[in-house]
Amino acid sequence: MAKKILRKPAGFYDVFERKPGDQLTTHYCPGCGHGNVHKLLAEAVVDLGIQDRTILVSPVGCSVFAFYYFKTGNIQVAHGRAPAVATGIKRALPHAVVVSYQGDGDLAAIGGNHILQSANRGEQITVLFINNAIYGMTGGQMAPTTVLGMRTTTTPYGRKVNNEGPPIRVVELLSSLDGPAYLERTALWDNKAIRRTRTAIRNALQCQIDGLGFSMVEILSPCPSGWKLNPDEAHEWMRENMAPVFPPGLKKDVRAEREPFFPEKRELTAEEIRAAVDLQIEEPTPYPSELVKPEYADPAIKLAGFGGQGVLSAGAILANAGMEQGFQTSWIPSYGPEMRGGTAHCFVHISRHAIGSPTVSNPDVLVAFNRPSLEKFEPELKPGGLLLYDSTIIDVTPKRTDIEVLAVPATGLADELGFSRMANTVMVGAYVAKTGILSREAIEQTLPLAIKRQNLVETNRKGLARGIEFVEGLES
Ligand SMILES: Cc1ncc(C[n+]2csc(CCOP(=O)(O)OP(=O)(O)O)c2C)c(N)n1
Ligand code: SF4
Repeated sequence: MAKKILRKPAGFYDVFERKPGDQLTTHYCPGCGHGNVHKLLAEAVVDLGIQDRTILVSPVGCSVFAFYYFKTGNIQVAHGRAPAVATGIKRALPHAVVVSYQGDGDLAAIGGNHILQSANRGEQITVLFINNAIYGMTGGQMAPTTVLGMRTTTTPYGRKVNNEGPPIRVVELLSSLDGPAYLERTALWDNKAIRRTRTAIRNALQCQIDGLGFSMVEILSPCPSGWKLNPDEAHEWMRENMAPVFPPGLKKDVRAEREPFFPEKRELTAEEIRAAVDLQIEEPTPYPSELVKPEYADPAIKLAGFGGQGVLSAGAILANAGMEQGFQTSWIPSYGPEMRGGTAHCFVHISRHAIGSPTVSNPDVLVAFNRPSLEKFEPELKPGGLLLYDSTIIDVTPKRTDIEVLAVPATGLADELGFSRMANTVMVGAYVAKTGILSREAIEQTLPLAIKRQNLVETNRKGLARGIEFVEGLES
């Protein structure tokens, strides 16, 4: 008997590297429509022969992790900005097939004007618009597409036309513009509807491949968790409540009337790019001490822990002091997209040279304030990098043997000073004493900028001094 092997489409990675232990499954809730649409898209890019030139743009929403699944080009962007980023990519790389994958909160609320303008300009991009009538990722708030009477966390008595206005029908709205070439609305409530969605996604991609202009499929999609229904009930609910408001069907198709248009790729020379961004190449800022070892120079630092441990302020203290000393510095916080169990971390650069990107994927220095952060980020540290961790509260030791490790009992030392929440400044003191790249004076001077409660500045100065002392004690 012939064997039928069910396997993931080749448009997906074989192994999803998002989380150890979850490497074959996605993070979506059971019955979520994002999974269906991902599969249809992954199959389509392979069948259309465009996998090596497809670039998926995923903004904020439950599909924020799409880049872990699609074996295509990927870029994760700010909330609502996918059409703008997709426009930029397509104009820079006209041969790419650019797909903007957006939820209804993302596309119709915060990104409402972006989609309107890019559709109006007729950008050669394809938009997959997942309409689940709610903000799924943040726990079920009202979206512009929430139907009248629907209870959400922000419309607990149901959406009312006189209060929140009626839902926005996005494909109908866009169909009044000249730019779009292909607009269709489909649904995921049964196999027939899913097959139609499959065709529509392929039509939309083909429209872009043929150079015919803006294409978009709005897909009515279940969010069982946000709607507090089981997957079967969610399908029924969609039919009864979404179909009358958002009738599926082809809303605009002028592909046959369009002349193909393929913009030319324009290569900029290095000089043109420098002139465009006005990049100044400056002399490097000298270090305060000649004893700074080369391995500690120009660090890209990741500081990580739970929210409330002062991780972000520790980063800000370093960045402010670096700036005070004339270095190029950057600091950006990252809160993690998960609703539960997230970490707070921030990225800091302190450099003698211009900083290309403020993010840090493979840090030179990792400062771990709790065990999940140590376990999650230790593998990312560069070989030869420096790891500082709070050995009072982290009850495991680092595993890597190709890095330098400094165990700092930061919480314990802060406790001895009578204020355990000062562990962050103890850590800063330890880092500075270990590497010497920042002067104590610069930190003391800029401390008030990063400490919100000014009555705690003096206390934190003590924490800083204790961290410095601790390392000097080890080295003497
Ligand atoms: C600038 C900004 N504002 C607000 C948020 C919070 N936020 C995260 S996801 C989201 C809504 C997502 O809903 P939707 O686009 O419908 O996608 P879904 O999660 O339902 O797939 C919001 C408001 C954010 N991350 N960034
Ligand atoms: S919250 Fe809703 S949209 Fe988000 S993964 Fe769960 S079912 Fe899907």
